[in-house]
Amino acid sequence: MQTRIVVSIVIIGFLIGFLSAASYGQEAARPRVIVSTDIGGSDPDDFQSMVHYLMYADRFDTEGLVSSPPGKGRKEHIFEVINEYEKDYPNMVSHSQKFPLPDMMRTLAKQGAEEPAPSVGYSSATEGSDWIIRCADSSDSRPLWILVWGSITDVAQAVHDAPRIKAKIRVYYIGSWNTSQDPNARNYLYNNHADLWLIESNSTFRGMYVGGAQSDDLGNLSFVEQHVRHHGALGDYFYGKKADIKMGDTPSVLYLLNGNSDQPTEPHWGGMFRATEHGDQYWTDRTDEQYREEKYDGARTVNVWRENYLRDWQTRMDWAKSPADGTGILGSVAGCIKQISE
Ligand SMILES: [Ca+2]
Repeated sequence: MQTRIVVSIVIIGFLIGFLSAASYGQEAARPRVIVSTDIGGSDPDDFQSMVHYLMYADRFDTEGLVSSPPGKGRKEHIFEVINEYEKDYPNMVSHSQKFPLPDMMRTLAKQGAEEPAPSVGYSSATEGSDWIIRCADSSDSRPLWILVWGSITDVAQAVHDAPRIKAKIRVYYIGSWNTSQDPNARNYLYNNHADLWLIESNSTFRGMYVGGAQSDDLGNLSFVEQHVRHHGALGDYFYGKKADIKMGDTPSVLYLLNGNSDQPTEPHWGGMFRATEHGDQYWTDRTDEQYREEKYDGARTVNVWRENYLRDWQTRMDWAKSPADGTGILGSVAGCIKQISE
């Protein structure tokens, strides 16, 4: 009997130690993130992706929200979404204390370039490109993820001005139309900085809204109608911008939410990519038939997870709608922000 009790204590002790280590690991794994977005430009889906991102803001150490080309989007459009986030913040933070304060998020909005790069691929430093360098130069040892939802103009400028930051940054770039709006910045990076850690998604991201489980409430229209609209200020704001799921930039966020972000060739909610002869720091869409959806290479490596990432987001939409029993008051403080304010 005594032996059984001792064994039980040892097992319980082991489990407590394991769970503590697991939660520590989760904490240590919070990615540092800068989003570079053309929000407010010609396409409403960046507004959708920003709503989704803010609803997961407790999972990241956000260090910057940069307004980038193409189009007429400016950082005021980032503020617009943060204003909606502020309305839902009391509910959201009651579910997770790690949601950052709205005012903190406002300080992270930076204006990047307003025009695509000239033929050389870069021009002058901007508030956004300087901010990328400043955050990359922080003493925080974690890599700095830059999720590029518009043209890659500000990343190219930052890498040109301070090539040393390549050792610290990891770029997930939604290419395609964004590339066609500023091919010079993209080609400058591709041709002159082959050692840049870069995922270039030219078609994989289409899996966000093409194919996958779309029956019943999982459809692009039905999901928004049932699980997004009338779910907090952010839900109504999302619906007002566009009544169905496009969110073509969101796979960059999903990539960090589920899967081993160190290994682009492994499965993630945000896609699975292939290495190429361009170098060992560059990955792009898989071209295998089995991962193609319609004409989009690699799109199935995203849409295969559709039910998982939509159900997960659904839970968060419910958070926006109503508070948890307890309430939290603390926002998170990101690495370079903490360093700057000290
Ligand atoms: Ca975009």
